[in-house]
Amino acid sequence: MGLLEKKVGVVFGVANKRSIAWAIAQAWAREGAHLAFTYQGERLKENVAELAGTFGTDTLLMPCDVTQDDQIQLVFNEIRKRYGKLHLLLHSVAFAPREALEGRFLDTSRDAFRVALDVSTYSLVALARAAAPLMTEGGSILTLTYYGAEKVIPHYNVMGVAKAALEASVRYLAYDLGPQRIRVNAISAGPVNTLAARGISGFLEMLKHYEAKSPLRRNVAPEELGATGLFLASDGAAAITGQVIYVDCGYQIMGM
Ligand code: NAD
Ligand code: 0WE
Repeated sequence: MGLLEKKVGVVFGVANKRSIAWAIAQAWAREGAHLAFTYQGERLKENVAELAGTFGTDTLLMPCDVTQDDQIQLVFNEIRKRYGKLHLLLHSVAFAPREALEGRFLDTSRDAFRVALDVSTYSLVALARAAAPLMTEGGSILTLTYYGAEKVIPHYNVMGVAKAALEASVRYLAYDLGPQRIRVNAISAGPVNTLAARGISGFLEMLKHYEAKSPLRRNVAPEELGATGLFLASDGAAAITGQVIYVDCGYQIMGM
C-alpha cells in the first residue's frame, strides 16, 4: 500500500525532466497519488505532456499561467468535475525578469519587483485559495524556496525578497487553513541544475561552493527533494505545518 494511495494532487511547475516539480511528482506518484499537471504555456505543453503521460493516458493536463486568475479557476473547476476533491498541491514556480538577477538589487525596477512577487509569491496564495474548497478531507500544500530568502546571495536580488515573502506566506496560509486540516510547508532546496538555474552566471561555482562548504560535502540530488516532498505530503508529517524544511546538505547551519 502506497503512502499516498487514493490521494489526488495537482502539480504546478514542471518544465522538463530536470524540474524539481518533476522529482517530487514522481515520488508522489510512486506512492499511489493520482496527479494532474499544469504547464505555463504552449511552449512547454509537449514536454509536460510527455512526462505526465508516463502515469497513463487519462492524466489531466491543463495550461496555467499562475498570474492569470481565469486560468487558475479553470484548472480547479476541471479538478472538481473529474475528481470532486483534492489532497495535494505542489507549487514549484518562480520567475523574475532576467535583468533583475544581474547587477544591484538597488536598481530593481518597480515592474520587475511586481512581476517577481506576482509569479513567485502571490501565486501560492491564489492557488491555495482555489484549492482549499476542494481539500475537504484535509490536504498538504508544498512550495519551494531558497536560502536567498534569509541571507544575501549575490545576484539573487529580488528573488530573495520574493522568497522571504513566500516563506512568510507559508506561515500565514498555514494559520488560515489549519482548522481545515490543510498543511502548508516549504522545502528550502540547495542549488539544483535546472532550467531556472542554468544561465545564472556563476551557478556552477555555486555548486562547487556547496560541495566544499556544506556539512555533507556534496549537492542535493533531485530524488532527495522528492523524498522530502513525499514525507511532507504524507501522514507522517500530519503535525507539521507552516515550516521551512532545509534540504541543502546542511549548508544553512554554517556561519562560514
Ligand atoms: P524549473 O525551471 O524547472 O521550474 C520553474 C517553473 O516555473 C517552470 O516550470 C516554469 O514554467 C514555471 N513558471 C514560471 N513562470 C510561470 C508562470 N507565470 N505561470 C506558471 N508557471 C510558471 O526550475 P526549478 O529549479 O525546478 O524551480 C522550481 C522551484 O524551485 C522555484 O520556485 C525555484 O525558485 C525553486 N528552487 C530552485 C532551486 C535551484 O537551484 N534550481 C533551489 C531552491 C529553490
Ligand atoms: O529560484 C531560483 C531561480 C529562479 C529564477 C530563475 C530565472 C532564470 C531565467 C527566477 N527567474 C529567472 N528569470 C530568468 O529570466 N533559484 C534558487 C536558482 C538560483 O538562481 C540564482 C541563484 C540560484 C541558486 C540567481 C542568482 C544567484 C543564485
